Amino acid sequence: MATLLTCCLSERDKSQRLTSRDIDRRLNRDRMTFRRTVRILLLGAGESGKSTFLKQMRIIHGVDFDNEDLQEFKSIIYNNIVKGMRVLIDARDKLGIPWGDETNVKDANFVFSFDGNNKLDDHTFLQYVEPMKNLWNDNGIRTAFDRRREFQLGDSLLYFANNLDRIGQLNYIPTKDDILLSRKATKGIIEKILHIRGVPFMFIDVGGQRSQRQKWFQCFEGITSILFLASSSEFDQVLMEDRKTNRMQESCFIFETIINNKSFVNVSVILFLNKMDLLTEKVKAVNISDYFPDFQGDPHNIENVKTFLLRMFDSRRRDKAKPLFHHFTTAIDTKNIERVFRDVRDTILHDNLKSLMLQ
Ligand SMILES: Nc1nc2c(ncn2[C@@H]2O[C@H](COP(=O)(O)OP(=O)(O)OP(=O)(O)O)[C@@H](O)[C@H]2O)c(=O)[nH]1
Ligand SMILES: [Mg+2]
Repeated sequence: MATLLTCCLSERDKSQRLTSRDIDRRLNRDRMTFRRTVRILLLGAGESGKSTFLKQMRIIHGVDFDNEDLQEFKSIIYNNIVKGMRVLIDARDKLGIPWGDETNVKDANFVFSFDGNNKLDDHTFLQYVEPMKNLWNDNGIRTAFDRRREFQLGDSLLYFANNLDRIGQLNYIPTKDDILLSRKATKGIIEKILHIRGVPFMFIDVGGQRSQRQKWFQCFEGITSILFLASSSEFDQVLMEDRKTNRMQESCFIFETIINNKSFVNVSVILFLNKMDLLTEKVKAVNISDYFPDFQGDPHNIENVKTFLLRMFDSRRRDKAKPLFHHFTTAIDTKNIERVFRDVRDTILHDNLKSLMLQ
């Protein structure tokens, strides 16, 4: 019958049937890829390190930054440095800190006149380099920098200021470290697919600032795993958004809503207590019990502080039947993230395989 039918079909019908069979095959393949795709959602407050983690995924899995990316990062880095310096100039003034050297006022006025909305090209940036070096050497600016928890300054200015000689060269090209330390707040939803050992992994990066969080729910369906990042060094800082809420409190609050959300009962949520490098430095000088009076132990002992922070997040979970997967991370450190991700990947793939077999 089938043969009879086929022989009665015109050449055109035959080719259309072939095409439709091809489409079916393609759809099936897409469906399989869709089911096999591991979807990892990155969540956490603003500046917790989500986009930095995604940059590491690219670096670790060999998806290099092309020339266009490098130019874009260069512009972001220029902007980070000049804007950061402007913040310090303003803070020195508002905090009433005297200049180390009064003759730096001229340089301060010049740098402060930079319009933050403008994109900096090489030539314009170079004009700011010498004035910024003078300012960075000024005692008044350094005192303002030491009091940075009292205002809003990105975490990477110290690194960039210490590398100003190199970055201020005309033929400057950002290194991997420069890229990892650069900062641009995420707006919207960024999806990036990477093939890791033959398995498609989709990383979904969202903006963590308050205004961005209403977009999160759009990404909640079909998620395999959530990596929740919290910046552990921010226990003495307030939010950029309202300049009064403690950043660590905000982060715990967001974690609480995610971890207890019914949509995620079958999703593994892994907590990353990030910025361990900054936390280790901070606890040497700052007493966490000034901000969290329930802290018990030695406030200058990093292990005591890590245990306290982990318990604080853990205490927000209602369902204690499952253990809380967690890692202490430094997202700018490729080796650290490589090791942590290997562990996370195995856990996720194991869980994913189990659920695929159940389907
Ligand atoms: N020193 C240090 N800096 C880090 C670490 N993780 C991230 N940063 C820096 O912190 C800043 C903010 O990181 P992002 O990755 O942009 O943060 P985000 O969570 O994507 O922020 P939003 O997009 O606003 O939600 C960047 O300048 C990073 O280089 C870390 O472990 N240590
Ligand atoms: Mg981001």
